[in-house]
Amino acid sequence: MRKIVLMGRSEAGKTTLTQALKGEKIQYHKTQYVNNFDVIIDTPGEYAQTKNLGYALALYSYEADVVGLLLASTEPYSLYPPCCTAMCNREVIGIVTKIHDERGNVERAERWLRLAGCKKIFYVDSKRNEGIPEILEYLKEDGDVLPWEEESMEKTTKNNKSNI
Ligand SMILES: Nc1nc2c(ncn2[C@@H]2O[C@H](COP(=O)(O)OP(=O)(O)OP(=O)(O)O)[C@@H](O)[C@H]2O)c(=O)[nH]1
Ligand SMILES: [Mg+2]
Repeated sequence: MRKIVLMGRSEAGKTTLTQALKGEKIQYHKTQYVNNFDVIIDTPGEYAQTKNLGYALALYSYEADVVGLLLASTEPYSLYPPCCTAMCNREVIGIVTKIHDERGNVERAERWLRLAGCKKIFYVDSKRNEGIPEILEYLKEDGDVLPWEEESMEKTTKNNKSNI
């Protein structure tokens, strides 16, 4: 898998998305520091909201192959300046979260991410697992086997065996 760093304001849904991408149980956990483990770097929202801490995000982008800018559909304004993705020498994707929140506005969030410079946008509800397979497919590299591919491979092997 290509490594992704998730950025966005507090409550944007970075930790929840991390849990969904890893197939873990969704449970609230306030991020206090950067979690740079395997293929996902989960950052605290305060890093995106505070100028000095923001410099650390620039460094973490070098640790990743892809930068994911999160914006919840419910956010009242965007933290991302126009064309800010041009500052980054990694692929930058936009991720709209909380897409089913009735107080949200998915189109507005998408417009803000496009204004920031994101060309590829994903739409997710991490709690319902919506949009998660699409992100995993996007991050997949040659040789990676995703859970549902594993299942279909197992079925094919079983069928082949029973045909013998
Ligand atoms: N329905 C829904 N709720 C979500 C989604 N993403 C996050 N939430 C909820 O929003 C709240 C904040 O989510 P977090 O994932 O902790 O947000 P965060 O961006 O990691 O926040 P910080 O750690 O403070 O930076 C939690 O109560 C989540 O359950 C989503 O896609 N859909
Ligand atoms: Mg968090």
